[in-house]
Amino acid sequence: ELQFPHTFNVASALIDRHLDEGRGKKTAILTVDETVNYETLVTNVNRYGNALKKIGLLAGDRVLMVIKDAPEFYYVFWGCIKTGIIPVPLNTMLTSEDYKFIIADSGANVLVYSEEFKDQITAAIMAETPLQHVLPARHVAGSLAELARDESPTLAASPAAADDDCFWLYSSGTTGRPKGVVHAHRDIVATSQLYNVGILGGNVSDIYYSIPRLFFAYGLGCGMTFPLWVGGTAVLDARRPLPPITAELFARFKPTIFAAVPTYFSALLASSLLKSEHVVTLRRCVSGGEALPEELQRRWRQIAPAPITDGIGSTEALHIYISNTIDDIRPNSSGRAVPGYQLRIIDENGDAILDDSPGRLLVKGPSVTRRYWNNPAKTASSIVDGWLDTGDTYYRDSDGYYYYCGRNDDMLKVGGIWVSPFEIEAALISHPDVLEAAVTGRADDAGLIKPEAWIVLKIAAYAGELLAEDIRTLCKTALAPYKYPRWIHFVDELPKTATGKIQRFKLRNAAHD
Ligand code: 3SK
Repeated sequence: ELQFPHTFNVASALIDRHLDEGRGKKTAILTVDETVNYETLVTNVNRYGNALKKIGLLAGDRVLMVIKDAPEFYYVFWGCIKTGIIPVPLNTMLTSEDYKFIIADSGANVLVYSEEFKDQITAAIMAETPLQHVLPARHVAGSLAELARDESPTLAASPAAADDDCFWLYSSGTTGRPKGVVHAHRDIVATSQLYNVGILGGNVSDIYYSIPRLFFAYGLGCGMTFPLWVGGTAVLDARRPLPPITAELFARFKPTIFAAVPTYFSALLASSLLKSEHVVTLRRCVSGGEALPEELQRRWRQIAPAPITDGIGSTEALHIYISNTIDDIRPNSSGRAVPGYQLRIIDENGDAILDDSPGRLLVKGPSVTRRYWNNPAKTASSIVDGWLDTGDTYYRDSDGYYYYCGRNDDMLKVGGIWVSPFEIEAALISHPDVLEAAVTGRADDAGLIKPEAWIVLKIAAYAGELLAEDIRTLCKTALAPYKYPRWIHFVDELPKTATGKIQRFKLRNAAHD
Protein backbone atom coordinates (compact mmCIF):
# COMPACT_ATOMS: atom_id res chain seq x y z
CA GLU A 1 0.00 0.00 0.00
CA LEU A 2 1.45 3.36 -1.05
CA GLN A 3 1.39 6.00 1.69
CA PHE A 4 1.36 9.76 1.06
CA PRO A 5 1.77 12.67 3.44
CA HIS A 6 -1.18 15.02 3.97
CA THR A 7 0.20 17.49 1.43
CA PHE A 8 2.02 16.00 -1.52
CA ASN A 9 3.13 17.64 -4.76
CA VAL A 10 4.74 14.94 -6.92
CA ALA A 11 7.32 17.48 -8.18
CA SER A 12 8.88 17.42 -4.71
CA ALA A 13 9.48 13.66 -5.03
CA LEU A 14 10.63 13.55 -8.66
CA ILE A 15 12.41 16.89 -9.06
CA ASP A 16 13.37 18.73 -5.84
CA ARG A 17 14.37 15.60 -3.90
CA HIS A 18 17.47 15.06 -6.04
CA LEU A 19 19.15 18.23 -4.81
CA ASP A 20 18.27 17.41 -1.20
CA GLU A 21 19.90 14.00 -1.75
CA GLY A 22 23.08 15.48 -3.27
CA ARG A 23 22.46 14.39 -6.85
CA GLY A 24 22.88 17.87 -8.41
CA LYS A 25 25.83 16.96 -10.63
CA LYS A 26 24.38 13.63 -11.78
CA THR A 27 23.17 13.45 -15.40
CA ALA A 28 19.39 13.53 -15.65
CA ILE A 29 19.01 13.82 -19.45
CA LEU A 30 21.26 12.84 -22.35
CA THR A 31 20.66 14.02 -25.91
CA VAL A 32 23.02 14.10 -28.90
CA ASP A 33 23.74 17.79 -28.31
CA GLU A 34 22.98 18.41 -24.63
CA THR A 35 23.68 16.86 -21.25
CA VAL A 36 21.45 18.13 -18.43
CA ASN A 37 22.34 17.41 -14.82
CA TYR A 38 19.81 17.40 -11.96
CA GLU A 39 20.83 20.86 -10.78
CA THR A 40 20.18 22.37 -14.24
CA LEU A 41 16.94 20.41 -14.48
CA VAL A 42 15.65 21.78 -11.16
CA THR A 43 16.71 25.34 -11.99
CA ASN A 44 15.00 25.26 -15.38
CA VAL A 45 11.83 23.71 -13.97
CA ASN A 46 11.69 26.56 -11.45
CA ARG A 47 12.35 29.27 -14.04
CA TYR A 48 9.70 27.88 -16.41
CA GLY A 49 7.21 27.56 -13.54
CA ASN A 50 7.84 31.17 -12.52
CA ALA A 51 7.45 32.33 -16.15
CA LEU A 52 4.08 30.54 -16.44
CA LYS A 53 2.92 32.26 -13.26
CA LYS A 54 4.17 35.60 -14.57
CA ILE A 55 2.02 35.40 -17.72
CA GLY A 56 -1.03 35.03 -15.48
CA LEU A 57 -1.63 31.30 -15.12
CA LEU A 58 -3.27 30.08 -11.91
CA ALA A 59 -3.49 26.70 -10.22
CA GLY A 60 -5.91 24.45 -12.13
CA ASP A 61 -5.38 26.23 -15.49
CA ARG A 62 -4.38 23.97 -18.38
CA VAL A 63 -1.28 24.24 -20.57
CA LEU A 64 -1.33 22.24 -23.80
CA MET A 65 2.11 20.90 -24.72
CA VAL A 66 2.94 20.05 -28.35
CA ILE A 67 6.60 19.48 -27.54
CA LYS A 68 9.17 17.11 -28.98
CA ASP A 69 11.25 14.69 -26.87
CA ALA A 70 13.82 17.17 -25.56
CA PRO A 71 14.74 18.70 -22.17
CA GLU A 72 12.15 21.48 -22.57
CA PHE A 73 9.42 18.84 -22.35
CA TYR A 74 10.57 18.19 -18.77
CA TYR A 75 10.88 21.92 -17.97
CA VAL A 76 7.32 22.76 -19.07
CA PHE A 77 5.71 19.62 -17.61
CA TRP A 78 7.31 19.96 -14.17
CA GLY A 79 7.21 23.77 -14.17
CA CYS A 80 3.41 23.44 -14.48
CA ILE A 81 3.07 20.73 -11.80
CA LYS A 82 5.20 22.64 -9.31
CA THR A 83 2.89 25.64 -9.62
CA GLY A 84 -0.38 23.65 -9.57
CA ILE A 85 -1.01 24.27 -13.29
CA ILE A 86 -2.18 21.19 -15.25
CA PRO A 87 0.15 20.21 -18.13
CA VAL A 88 -1.55 18.38 -21.01
CA PRO A 89 1.06 16.74 -23.28
CA LEU A 90 -0.41 16.12 -26.74
CA ASN A 91 0.55 13.77 -29.52
CA THR A 92 2.78 15.86 -31.80
CA MET A 93 1.51 13.98 -34.87
CA LEU A 94 -2.11 15.12 -34.69
CA THR A 95 -3.77 17.13 -37.45
CA SER A 96 -4.72 20.79 -36.97
CA GLU A 97 -8.38 19.61 -36.83
CA ASP A 98 -7.53 17.40 -33.83
CA TYR A 99 -5.70 20.28 -32.15
CA LYS A 100 -8.71 22.53 -32.74
CA PHE A 101 -10.94 19.96 -31.07
CA ILE A 102 -8.62 19.60 -28.06
CA ILE A 103 -8.14 23.35 -27.64
CA ALA A 104 -11.92 23.73 -27.38
CA ASP A 105 -12.48 20.56 -25.30
CA SER A 106 -9.76 21.28 -22.75
CA GLY A 107 -10.58 24.95 -22.10
CA ALA A 108 -6.80 25.50 -21.93
CA ASN A 109 -5.37 29.02 -21.62
CA VAL A 110 -1.92 28.42 -23.06
CA LEU A 111 -0.31 26.22 -25.70
CA VAL A 112 3.46 25.69 -25.80
CA TYR A 113 4.95 24.08 -28.90
CA SER A 114 8.21 23.04 -30.52
CA GLU A 115 9.07 24.97 -33.70
CA GLU A 116 8.83 21.75 -35.76
CA PHE A 117 5.04 21.72 -35.26
CA LYS A 118 4.45 25.41 -35.92
CA ASP A 119 2.45 24.89 -39.15
CA GLN A 120 -0.14 22.55 -37.60
CA ILE A 121 -0.47 24.82 -34.56
CA THR A 122 -0.82 27.96 -36.68
CA ALA A 123 -3.52 26.25 -38.76
CA ALA A 124 -5.35 25.15 -35.60
CA ILE A 125 -5.49 28.67 -34.14
CA MET A 126 -5.97 30.63 -37.37
CA ALA A 127 -9.51 31.73 -36.63
CA GLU A 128 -10.56 33.03 -33.25
CA THR A 129 -8.91 31.04 -30.46
CA PRO A 130 -9.75 30.86 -26.78
CA LEU A 131 -6.01 30.53 -26.01
CA GLN A 132 -4.46 33.54 -24.30
CA HIS A 133 -0.87 32.63 -25.17
CA VAL A 134 0.65 30.43 -27.87
CA LEU A 135 4.37 30.20 -27.19
CA PRO A 136 7.30 28.38 -28.76
CA ALA A 137 8.98 26.29 -26.06
CA ARG A 138 12.57 27.21 -26.79
CA HIS A 139 15.28 28.41 -29.20
CA VAL A 140 13.46 31.42 -30.71
CA ALA A 141 12.59 34.99 -29.75
CA GLY A 142 9.39 35.25 -27.71
CA SER A 143 9.65 31.68 -26.47
CA LEU A 144 8.79 30.45 -22.99
CA ALA A 145 12.52 29.76 -22.57
CA GLU A 146 13.23 33.43 -23.19
CA LEU A 147 10.65 34.50 -20.61
CA ALA A 148 12.05 31.93 -18.18
CA ARG A 149 15.63 33.17 -18.53
CA ASP A 150 14.89 36.28 -16.45
CA GLU A 151 12.97 34.41 -13.76
CA SER A 152 14.11 33.25 -10.34
CA PRO A 153 15.81 29.81 -10.20
CA THR A 154 13.90 28.97 -7.02
CA LEU A 155 10.23 28.10 -6.66
CA ALA A 156 8.34 26.48 -3.79
CA ALA A 157 6.09 23.60 -4.86
CA SER A 158 2.45 24.57 -4.56
CA PRO A 159 0.73 22.52 -1.85
CA ALA A 160 -1.42 19.70 -3.19
CA ALA A 161 -2.90 16.40 -2.02
CA ALA A 162 -1.88 13.07 -3.56
CA ASP A 163 -5.37 12.63 -5.05
CA ASP A 164 -5.54 16.12 -6.59
CA ASP A 165 -5.58 16.52 -10.36
CA CYS A 166 -2.01 16.77 -11.61
CA PHE A 167 -1.88 16.33 -15.42
CA TRP A 168 -3.98 15.01 -18.29
CA LEU A 169 -3.26 12.87 -21.30
CA TYR A 170 -5.54 12.68 -24.34
CA SER A 171 -6.26 9.05 -25.17
CA SER A 172 -6.46 8.37 -28.89
CA GLY A 173 -7.89 4.90 -28.32
CA THR A 174 -8.48 2.62 -31.26
CA THR A 175 -11.64 4.51 -32.30
CA GLY A 176 -13.40 7.85 -31.81
CA ARG A 177 -12.44 11.37 -30.72
CA PRO A 178 -9.57 11.93 -28.27
CA LYS A 179 -10.66 11.90 -24.62
CA GLY A 180 -8.95 13.80 -21.81
CA VAL A 181 -7.80 11.34 -19.12
CA VAL A 182 -7.28 13.08 -15.76
CA HIS A 183 -4.39 11.83 -13.61
CA ALA A 184 -3.55 12.66 -9.99
CA HIS A 185 -0.16 13.27 -8.32
CA ARG A 186 -0.22 9.81 -6.76
CA ASP A 187 -0.59 8.07 -10.14
CA ILE A 188 2.98 8.98 -11.13
CA VAL A 189 4.34 7.55 -7.88
CA ALA A 190 2.26 4.37 -8.22
CA THR A 191 3.54 3.52 -11.73
CA SER A 192 7.10 4.58 -10.97
CA GLN A 193 7.24 2.38 -7.90
CA LEU A 194 5.00 -0.62 -8.67
CA TYR A 195 6.01 -1.29 -12.26
CA ASN A 196 9.33 0.54 -12.64
CA VAL A 197 10.93 -0.51 -9.36
CA GLY A 198 8.78 -3.57 -8.62
CA ILE A 199 8.95 -5.24 -12.05
CA LEU A 200 11.96 -3.66 -13.81
CA GLY A 201 14.10 -3.18 -10.73
CA GLY A 202 14.80 0.40 -11.96
CA ASN A 203 17.52 2.12 -9.93
CA VAL A 204 19.85 5.09 -9.80
CA SER A 205 22.38 3.49 -12.19
CA ASP A 206 19.88 2.92 -14.97
CA ILE A 207 19.91 4.71 -18.32
CA TYR A 208 16.43 4.58 -19.83
CA TYR A 209 15.77 4.80 -23.56
CA SER A 210 12.16 4.81 -24.74
CA ILE A 211 11.10 4.62 -28.39
CA PRO A 212 7.50 5.63 -27.47
CA ARG A 213 7.40 9.41 -27.20
CA LEU A 214 6.99 11.32 -23.95
CA PHE A 215 3.46 12.41 -24.79
CA PHE A 216 2.25 8.77 -24.59
CA ALA A 217 1.71 7.27 -21.18
CA TYR A 218 4.17 4.55 -22.18
CA GLY A 219 6.95 7.04 -23.02
CA LEU A 220 6.06 9.42 -20.18
CA GLY A 221 6.94 6.61 -17.78
CA CYS A 222 9.90 4.95 -19.50
CA GLY A 223 11.37 8.23 -20.78
CA MET A 224 10.74 10.55 -17.84
CA THR A 225 8.94 9.62 -14.62
CA PHE A 226 10.72 6.27 -14.12
CA PRO A 227 14.26 7.66 -14.36
CA LEU A 228 13.28 10.70 -12.27
CA TRP A 229 11.77 8.54 -9.51
CA VAL A 230 15.01 6.57 -9.05
CA GLY A 231 17.48 9.40 -9.83
CA GLY A 232 18.57 7.70 -13.06
CA THR A 233 19.21 9.06 -16.55
CA ALA A 234 16.98 9.37 -19.63
CA VAL A 235 18.12 9.35 -23.26
CA LEU A 236 15.97 11.70 -25.35
CA ASP A 237 16.00 12.07 -29.11
CA ALA A 238 13.49 14.02 -31.19
CA ARG A 239 14.37 12.53 -34.58
CA ARG A 240 12.14 9.93 -36.21
CA PRO A 241 13.29 6.78 -34.41
CA LEU A 242 14.50 4.80 -37.41
CA PRO A 243 16.76 1.78 -36.74
CA PRO A 244 20.02 3.61 -37.71
CA ILE A 245 19.26 6.25 -35.06
CA THR A 246 18.52 3.63 -32.43
CA ALA A 247 21.78 1.83 -33.27
CA GLU A 248 23.65 5.17 -32.97
CA LEU A 249 22.07 5.97 -29.59
CA PHE A 250 22.80 2.49 -28.24
CA ALA A 251 26.44 2.75 -29.28
CA ARG A 252 26.78 6.21 -27.78
CA PHE A 253 24.77 6.12 -24.55
CA LYS A 254 24.72 2.42 -23.60
CA PRO A 255 21.19 2.31 -22.19
CA THR A 256 20.32 -0.31 -19.59
CA ILE A 257 16.52 -0.21 -19.99
CA PHE A 258 14.94 -0.10 -23.44
CA ALA A 259 11.24 0.24 -24.26
CA ALA A 260 9.52 -0.21 -27.61
CA VAL A 261 6.46 -1.75 -29.27
CA PRO A 262 6.48 -5.10 -31.14
CA THR A 263 6.41 -3.38 -34.55
CA TYR A 264 9.54 -1.48 -33.61
CA PHE A 265 11.40 -4.54 -32.29
CA SER A 266 10.48 -6.22 -35.58
CA ALA A 267 11.78 -3.29 -37.72
CA LEU A 268 14.96 -3.08 -35.65
CA LEU A 269 15.65 -6.79 -36.09
CA ALA A 270 14.78 -6.70 -39.80
CA SER A 271 17.30 -3.86 -40.30
CA SER A 272 20.14 -5.97 -38.77
CA LEU A 273 21.70 -2.67 -37.66
CA LEU A 274 21.60 -3.37 -33.94
CA LYS A 275 24.44 -5.76 -33.10
CA SER A 276 25.21 -7.68 -29.92
CA GLU A 277 28.11 -5.34 -29.14
CA HIS A 278 25.67 -2.37 -28.99
CA VAL A 279 23.47 -3.94 -26.34
CA VAL A 280 25.91 -5.38 -23.81
CA THR A 281 24.70 -3.04 -21.05
CA LEU A 282 21.03 -3.77 -21.64
CA ARG A 283 19.40 -5.45 -18.63
CA ARG A 284 15.67 -4.88 -19.25
CA CYS A 285 13.74 -4.66 -22.52
CA VAL A 286 10.09 -3.71 -22.34
CA SER A 287 7.39 -4.28 -24.92
CA GLY A 288 3.81 -3.03 -24.73
CA GLY A 289 1.07 -1.64 -26.90
CA GLU A 290 0.33 -4.97 -28.62
CA ALA A 291 1.04 -8.56 -27.64
CA LEU A 292 4.53 -9.72 -28.51
CA PRO A 293 4.73 -12.67 -30.93
CA GLU A 294 6.97 -15.49 -29.67
CA GLU A 295 8.94 -15.41 -32.90
CA LEU A 296 10.10 -11.83 -32.20
CA GLN A 297 11.33 -12.86 -28.76
CA ARG A 298 13.32 -15.68 -30.33
CA ARG A 299 14.96 -13.33 -32.84
CA TRP A 300 15.69 -10.71 -30.15
CA ARG A 301 17.44 -13.28 -27.97
CA GLN A 302 19.92 -13.90 -30.79
CA ILE A 303 21.41 -10.42 -30.24
CA ALA A 304 20.38 -9.18 -26.80
CA PRO A 305 21.60 -10.24 -23.33
CA ALA A 306 18.11 -9.76 -21.80
CA PRO A 307 14.76 -11.08 -23.04
CA ILE A 308 11.85 -8.78 -23.82
CA THR A 309 9.39 -8.58 -20.94
CA ASP A 310 6.00 -8.07 -22.53
CA GLY A 311 3.23 -6.22 -20.69
CA ILE A 312 0.00 -4.35 -21.21
CA GLY A 313 -0.94 -0.91 -19.97
CA SER A 314 -3.21 1.95 -20.93
CA THR A 315 -3.42 5.72 -20.82
CA GLU A 316 -6.20 5.36 -18.24
CA ALA A 317 -4.03 3.17 -15.96
CA LEU A 318 -1.03 5.40 -16.80
CA HIS A 319 1.30 2.45 -17.31
CA ILE A 320 1.70 -1.32 -17.32
CA TYR A 321 -0.52 -3.37 -14.97
CA ILE A 322 0.03 -6.89 -16.38
CA SER A 323 3.58 -7.96 -17.08
CA ASN A 324 6.06 -10.73 -17.53
CA THR A 325 9.22 -10.42 -15.46
CA ILE A 326 12.83 -11.16 -16.25
CA ASP A 327 12.68 -14.43 -14.27
CA ASP A 328 9.23 -15.46 -15.38
CA ILE A 329 8.44 -15.17 -19.07
CA ARG A 330 5.43 -17.02 -20.48
CA PRO A 331 5.58 -17.00 -24.30
CA ASN A 332 2.58 -15.31 -25.96
CA SER A 333 1.25 -14.16 -22.57
CA SER A 334 1.16 -10.58 -21.19
CA GLY A 335 2.27 -12.10 -17.87
CA ARG A 336 0.60 -11.73 -14.48
CA ALA A 337 -0.95 -8.83 -12.57
CA VAL A 338 1.66 -6.27 -11.48
CA PRO A 339 1.54 -6.40 -7.64
CA GLY A 340 -0.67 -3.51 -6.50
CA TYR A 341 -3.24 -4.01 -9.31
CA GLN A 342 -6.36 -6.22 -9.26
CA LEU A 343 -7.83 -7.83 -12.39
CA ARG A 344 -11.20 -9.35 -13.30
CA ILE A 345 -12.47 -10.97 -16.47
CA ILE A 346 -16.23 -10.78 -17.01
CA ASP A 347 -18.83 -11.94 -19.55
CA GLU A 348 -21.52 -9.82 -21.29
CA ASN A 349 -23.67 -9.94 -18.10
CA GLY A 350 -20.86 -8.68 -15.88
CA ASP A 351 -20.33 -12.08 -14.23
CA ALA A 352 -16.83 -13.40 -13.50
CA ILE A 353 -15.56 -15.86 -16.09
CA LEU A 354 -13.79 -19.15 -15.42
CA ASP A 355 -10.12 -19.60 -16.23
CA ASP A 356 -9.25 -20.26 -19.88
CA SER A 357 -12.38 -18.51 -21.24
CA PRO A 358 -12.07 -15.08 -22.89
CA GLY A 359 -13.96 -12.06 -21.56
CA ARG A 360 -13.73 -8.32 -20.87
CA LEU A 361 -10.74 -7.35 -18.77
CA LEU A 362 -11.27 -4.92 -15.87
CA VAL A 363 -8.44 -3.41 -13.83
CA LYS A 364 -8.36 -1.58 -10.49
CA GLY A 365 -5.28 0.00 -8.95
CA PRO A 366 -3.61 3.08 -7.50
CA SER A 367 -2.77 4.75 -10.84
CA VAL A 368 -6.11 4.24 -12.57
CA THR A 369 -7.84 7.48 -13.59
CA ARG A 370 -10.94 8.45 -11.67
CA ARG A 371 -12.51 10.35 -14.57
CA TYR A 372 -12.41 11.58 -18.14
CA TRP A 373 -12.44 15.33 -18.59
CA ASN A 374 -15.75 16.82 -19.67
CA ASN A 375 -17.23 13.38 -20.40
CA PRO A 376 -19.40 12.09 -17.53
CA ALA A 377 -21.10 9.53 -19.81
CA LYS A 378 -17.79 7.93 -20.77
CA THR A 379 -16.64 8.03 -17.12
CA ALA A 380 -19.84 6.32 -15.98
CA SER A 381 -19.67 3.60 -18.64
CA SER A 382 -15.95 2.85 -18.23
CA ILE A 383 -15.16 3.26 -14.52
CA VAL A 384 -17.38 1.61 -11.92
CA ASP A 385 -16.31 1.52 -8.25
CA GLY A 386 -12.71 2.15 -9.35
CA TRP A 387 -12.81 -0.76 -11.85
CA LEU A 388 -11.77 0.37 -15.31
CA ASP A 389 -13.14 -1.48 -18.34
CA THR A 390 -10.00 -1.82 -20.47
CA GLY A 391 -11.88 -2.61 -23.70
CA ASP A 392 -9.57 -5.61 -24.16
CA THR A 393 -10.53 -9.26 -24.38
CA TYR A 394 -8.31 -11.53 -22.28
CA TYR A 395 -8.31 -14.98 -20.78
CA ARG A 396 -6.40 -16.17 -17.73
CA ASP A 397 -4.91 -19.65 -17.42
CA SER A 398 -5.00 -21.65 -14.21
CA ASP A 399 -1.46 -20.51 -13.32
CA GLY A 400 -2.59 -16.85 -13.31
CA TYR A 401 -1.06 -15.76 -16.65
CA TYR A 402 -3.12 -13.47 -18.86
CA TYR A 403 -3.45 -13.86 -22.64
CA TYR A 404 -4.47 -11.05 -24.98
CA CYS A 405 -7.17 -11.93 -27.53
CA GLY A 406 -7.71 -8.47 -29.12
CA ARG A 407 -9.95 -5.47 -28.51
CA ASN A 408 -13.46 -6.45 -27.45
CA ASP A 409 -14.85 -5.47 -30.83
CA ASP A 410 -12.03 -7.21 -32.76
CA MET A 411 -13.06 -10.74 -31.73
CA LEU A 412 -14.71 -12.78 -34.47
CA LYS A 413 -17.19 -15.62 -34.20
CA VAL A 414 -16.36 -18.31 -36.76
CA GLY A 415 -18.77 -21.22 -36.98
CA GLY A 416 -20.27 -20.12 -33.64
CA ILE A 417 -16.90 -20.16 -31.85
CA TRP A 418 -15.10 -17.03 -30.65
CA VAL A 419 -11.75 -16.63 -32.38
CA SER A 420 -9.05 -14.19 -31.37
CA PRO A 421 -7.50 -12.34 -34.34
CA PHE A 422 -4.27 -12.38 -32.37
CA GLU A 423 -4.00 -16.17 -32.43
CA ILE A 424 -4.24 -16.20 -36.25
CA GLU A 425 -1.83 -13.24 -36.52
CA ALA A 426 0.73 -15.11 -34.41
CA ALA A 427 0.52 -18.06 -36.84
CA LEU A 428 0.88 -15.74 -39.85
CA ILE A 429 3.92 -14.04 -38.36
CA SER A 430 5.66 -17.39 -37.86
CA HIS A 431 5.92 -17.63 -41.68
CA PRO A 432 9.49 -16.60 -42.58
CA ASP A 433 8.36 -14.07 -45.24
CA VAL A 434 5.83 -12.27 -43.04
CA LEU A 435 6.80 -9.09 -41.16
CA GLU A 436 3.41 -8.11 -39.72
CA ALA A 437 -0.18 -9.27 -39.96
CA ALA A 438 -3.68 -8.27 -38.92
CA VAL A 439 -6.85 -10.34 -39.05
CA THR A 440 -10.46 -9.19 -39.28
CA GLY A 441 -13.79 -10.95 -39.87
CA ARG A 442 -15.58 -10.87 -43.23
CA ALA A 443 -18.86 -12.42 -44.34
CA ASP A 444 -18.51 -14.99 -47.14
CA ASP A 445 -21.07 -15.50 -49.92
CA ALA A 446 -23.28 -17.40 -47.52
CA GLY A 447 -23.13 -14.53 -45.00
CA LEU A 448 -20.93 -16.49 -42.59
CA ILE A 449 -18.00 -14.75 -40.86
CA LYS A 450 -14.54 -16.02 -41.82
CA PRO A 451 -11.03 -14.67 -41.07
CA GLU A 452 -9.46 -12.23 -43.55
CA ALA A 453 -5.72 -11.42 -43.33
CA TRP A 454 -3.76 -8.27 -44.09
CA ILE A 455 -0.07 -8.97 -44.41
CA VAL A 456 3.08 -6.85 -44.64
CA LEU A 457 5.92 -8.86 -46.16
CA LYS A 458 9.62 -8.53 -45.35
CA ILE A 459 10.22 -8.35 -49.12
CA ALA A 460 7.19 -6.85 -50.87
CA ALA A 461 8.17 -8.31 -54.25
CA TYR A 462 7.35 -11.84 -53.03
CA ALA A 463 3.62 -11.02 -52.90
CA GLY A 464 1.49 -13.34 -55.02
CA GLU A 465 -0.97 -16.25 -55.00
CA LEU A 466 1.80 -18.83 -54.57
CA LEU A 467 2.94 -17.24 -51.32
CA ALA A 468 -0.68 -16.72 -50.17
CA GLU A 469 -1.32 -20.46 -50.64
CA ASP A 470 1.85 -21.32 -48.71
CA ILE A 471 0.69 -19.06 -45.83
CA ARG A 472 -2.80 -20.62 -45.83
CA THR A 473 -1.25 -24.10 -45.67
CA LEU A 474 0.88 -23.08 -42.69
CA CYS A 475 -2.21 -21.73 -40.87
CA LYS A 476 -4.16 -24.93 -41.49
CA THR A 477 -1.49 -26.93 -39.67
CA ALA A 478 -0.63 -24.37 -36.95
CA LEU A 479 -4.28 -23.62 -36.04
CA ALA A 480 -7.59 -25.41 -35.84
CA PRO A 481 -8.35 -25.66 -39.58
CA TYR A 482 -11.53 -23.47 -39.50
CA LYS A 483 -9.35 -20.52 -38.40
CA TYR A 484 -7.26 -20.20 -41.55
CA PRO A 485 -7.72 -16.86 -43.40
CA ARG A 486 -9.93 -17.29 -46.48
CA TRP A 487 -8.75 -14.00 -48.01
CA ILE A 488 -5.17 -12.69 -47.92
CA HIS A 489 -4.17 -9.15 -48.87
CA PHE A 490 -0.55 -8.04 -49.13
CA VAL A 491 -0.27 -4.41 -48.01
CA ASP A 492 2.59 -1.91 -47.50
CA GLU A 493 1.64 -1.10 -43.91
CA LEU A 494 -1.05 -1.67 -41.29
CA PRO A 495 -3.10 1.17 -39.79
CA LYS A 496 -1.99 1.71 -36.19
CA THR A 497 -2.51 4.06 -33.29
CA ALA A 498 0.55 6.06 -32.37
CA THR A 499 1.36 3.53 -29.63
CA GLY A 500 1.47 0.72 -32.17
CA LYS A 501 -1.94 -0.89 -31.64
CA ILE A 502 -3.37 -2.20 -34.90
CA GLN A 503 -6.61 -0.42 -35.85
CA ARG A 504 -8.46 -3.44 -37.18
CA PHE A 505 -11.66 -1.42 -37.50
CA LYS A 506 -9.98 0.60 -40.28
CA LEU A 507 -9.21 -2.60 -42.18
CA ARG A 508 -12.79 -3.79 -41.68
CA ASN A 509 -14.07 -0.46 -43.02
CA ALA A 510 -11.59 -0.48 -45.93
CA ALA A 511 -12.79 -3.95 -46.88
CA HIS A 512 -16.37 -2.68 -47.17
CA ASP A 513 -15.52 0.51 -49.14
O1 3SK B 1 0.19 -1.29 -23.54
C1 3SK B 1 0.06 -0.06 -23.74
O2 3SK B 1 -0.56 0.38 -24.71
C2 3SK B 1 0.62 0.92 -22.74
C3 3SK B 1 -0.12 2.03 -22.44
C4 3SK B 1 0.34 2.93 -21.51
C5 3SK B 1 1.54 2.74 -20.89
C6 3SK B 1 2.30 1.64 -21.19
C7 3SK B 1 1.86 0.73 -22.13
C8 3SK B 1 2.71 -0.45 -22.46
